Amino acid sequence: MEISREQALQYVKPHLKASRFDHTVRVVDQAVELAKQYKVDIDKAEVAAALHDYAKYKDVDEMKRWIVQDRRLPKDLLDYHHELWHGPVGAFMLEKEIGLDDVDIISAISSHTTGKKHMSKLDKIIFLADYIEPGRDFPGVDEVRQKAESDLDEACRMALKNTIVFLVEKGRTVYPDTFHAYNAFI
Ligand code: DGI
Ligand code: FE
Ligand code: FE
Repeated sequence: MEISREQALQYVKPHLKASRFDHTVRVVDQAVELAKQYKVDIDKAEVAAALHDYAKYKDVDEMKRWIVQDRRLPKDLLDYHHELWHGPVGAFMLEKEIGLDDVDIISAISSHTTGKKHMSKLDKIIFLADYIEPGRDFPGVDEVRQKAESDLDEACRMALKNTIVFLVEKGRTVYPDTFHAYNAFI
């Protein structure tokens, strides 16, 4: 690993609000716990978790430029809420800024908000750690926390279901990757 957990946390810190940084530290701890349990590379899990919300407060127009200009970023992101952009855009910003080149970590950061069709174990762990870290208070999160102790896929399915239901009830759009992720767990 070219970057340590501490280096990754120090890198993101000035880009985040204090409460968001605290969330990030909790996601790191949660991701390490899940990585140990499900036999995923702990170093990758803690770096991906430390970096996952790096672009959370980036200017919307700056993120839009990245989506337009980097051909690896799916253009359909522009048709959906900008809240979804910080994962995929953040991953490629980090590639450029700190030379992040670990494809597994880039994938996990990219897909942490929406999930995607083919999720690796690391993708699932970062997605789930973000959802169940102890500071989260979503309806149904306790059931997902409990399930995460025994069944990674089922816990992801529950988290995706809750997110889809929440978005539909609010009358918001759902990015197709969220459905693709959900369907893959059925
Ligand atoms: O960045 P965090 O707050 O830690 O968590 P996150 O990256 O999961 O972002 C959560 C936000 O993204 C929340 O407002 C719900 C929204 N979201 C998640 N999936 C989708 C979504 N919004 C839309 N429109 N479509 C989705 O599929
Ligand atoms: Fe996020
Ligand atoms: Fe997060």
